[in-house]
Amino acid sequence: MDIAVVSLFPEMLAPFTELGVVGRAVQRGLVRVGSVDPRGYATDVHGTVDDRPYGGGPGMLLRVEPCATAIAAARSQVPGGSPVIFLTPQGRKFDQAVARRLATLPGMVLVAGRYEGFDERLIEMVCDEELSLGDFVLSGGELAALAVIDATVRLLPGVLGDGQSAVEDSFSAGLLDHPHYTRPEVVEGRAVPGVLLAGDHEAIRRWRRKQALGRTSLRRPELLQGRSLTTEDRRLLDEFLEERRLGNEDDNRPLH
Ligand code: 9D3
Repeated sequence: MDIAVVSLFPEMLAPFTELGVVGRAVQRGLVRVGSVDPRGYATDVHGTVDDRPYGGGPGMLLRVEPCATAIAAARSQVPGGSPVIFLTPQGRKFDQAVARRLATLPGMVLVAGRYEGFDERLIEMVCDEELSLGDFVLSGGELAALAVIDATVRLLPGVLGDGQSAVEDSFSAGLLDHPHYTRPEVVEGRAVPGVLLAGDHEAIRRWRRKQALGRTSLRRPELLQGRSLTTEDRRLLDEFLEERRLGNEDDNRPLH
């Protein structure tokens, strides 16, 4: 996959695209991440990319011309048909389903804004899709572009070494994760749930599924709305809620 990011702060991208899962994918040639700085396409001697909003008000906007030229340059770095995606607070909320769709594309241009945002005509002229990370205020679109890159690149074939994590992620897709524990067995009197130590793998699978369903029901009930549970899932969730109602904390009592 070829990704080109349009940004006034291209230095923000490098550390990220050089490290971790994405860094390894770049090194292995599974993805290429380039950048284009609109400042390089400003037509005046000062490299001006911003201007004041018509109608007044605080802050500055990104001018159409340098952005449009930068986006054209970015398009030349990716395959034909790759969408131009703007990261803006007004965009549709990015989620795993969007990441899965983007991961099927040969490439994309991600456009990160700064200041108060873009001249609306630029969006009308060149934007295929607008994405937001959610309802909080960032200082620009770069972190959002990086989140989109990270979530998408992880899904590309061959990126996750053992494949195991990607399979598990898709298996439990749409549910919160169950709790995890590693050594030692007791920390400040808090024991690892006994079922995880006993070696009954079917019991462990059921316990994890029950925790995932229970936590999702308590913390993100909207994720379960409009989703039909299997008979087993329904029973596990009912058990979870009933045990919680009874204040059953047996699972977390130290064994020794
Ligand atoms: C505080 C300024 N806002 C009130 C008028 C408007 C505003 C403009 C530009 C708010 C944030 C930004 C910069 N944010 C992004 O470019 C952005 C973003 C975000 O802030 N939150 C979640 N997702 C995204 S994607 C791009």
